[in-house]
Amino acid sequence: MTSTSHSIIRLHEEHHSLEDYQGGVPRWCTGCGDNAILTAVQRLCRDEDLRPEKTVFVSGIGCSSRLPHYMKTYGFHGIHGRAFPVAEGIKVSRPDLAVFVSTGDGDCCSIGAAHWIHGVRYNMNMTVMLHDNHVYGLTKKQASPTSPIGMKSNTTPRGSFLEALNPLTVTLGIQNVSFVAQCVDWIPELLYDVLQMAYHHRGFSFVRIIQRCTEFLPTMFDPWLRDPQRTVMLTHEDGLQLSPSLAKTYRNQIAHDPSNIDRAREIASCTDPIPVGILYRNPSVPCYDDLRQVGKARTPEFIRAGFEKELDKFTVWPEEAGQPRAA
Ligand SMILES: Cc1ncc(C[n+]2csc(CCOP(=O)(O)OP(=O)(O)O)c2C)c(N)n1
Ligand code: SF4
Repeated sequence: MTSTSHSIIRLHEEHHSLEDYQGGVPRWCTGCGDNAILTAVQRLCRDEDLRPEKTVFVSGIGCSSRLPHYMKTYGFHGIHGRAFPVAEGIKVSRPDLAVFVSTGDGDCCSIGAAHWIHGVRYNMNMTVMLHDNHVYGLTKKQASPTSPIGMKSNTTPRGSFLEALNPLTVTLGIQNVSFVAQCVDWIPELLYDVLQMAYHHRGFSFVRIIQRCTEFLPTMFDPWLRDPQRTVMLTHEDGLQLSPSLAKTYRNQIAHDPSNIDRAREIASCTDPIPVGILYRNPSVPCYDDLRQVGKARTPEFIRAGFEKELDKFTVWPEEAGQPRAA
């Protein structure tokens, strides 16, 4: 085979189209923000030419956690609140895989909160999408930790009593935080750009995506959809850079250096206008997967030898009575 024909075949093999990442037909409600998140990650996989067999989507339980079913990659629809330990297990044993996590505000910030804290601290190389719709969607409108005060739900019929937990300020307060960003499902270009920057960060990239639940909170984000001034774009040469059309529509912009954690915490505390873009990025925080390098020792030969050893335990050797076992 000539080198030219070889490279033509490689080019053909390595280019992927959108269809290569499209799994089952999404069963989310019409207008659900999860559809926009799915489209953005499928585009990202295509543009980054991620090999489907080298890519894993991991989730917990919830409407948002159905996302791995709709990707034609490897996937693990885990148990409620446990997306992070599953993803960490995958990453530590297979560092060669691209790992994405989809988790809801109930899944991550309620039952999974302990795993969230340690996920940030371990800083393993993965892209985390927190689909934050402020409600438990799958279990039909129960209040979540991010539900705003006063929000009526099936568990808070007179309105929720507590101030909402802020996933950005919490994440920014955890040891070893290395990447925090925020975006909204209804600005697809921004969603894509932020996810792309998160993917390129080496470490635990935490992206909170404010996501519409059209079934149970159909009007909650209407004020922000109607008025672009209520979204503030965080721009910087090391962060988000707006296209001319986005800059024309979203004129409320501030320059924010993502290396400044104190300023990131101040900005993260603001809920109206909604700040979007890269709040914090620190590429020098060590990743647990690099420190341990466990997966690197697990060569195919090592894994095969382990299997053989296990299977040998159950082998019935065709040996004669009293004869020593053949080597
Ligand atoms: C251990 C356990 N407790 C409770 C449940 C019930 N449950 C399933 S999904 C869910 C909440 C999902 O809310 P969220 O994470 O916000 O996702 P959404 O459906 O809104 O995308 C709950 C409480 C469960 N499946 N497992
Ligand atoms: S219930 Fe809400 S979160 Fe769940 S699929 Fe429907 S719109 Fe989406």
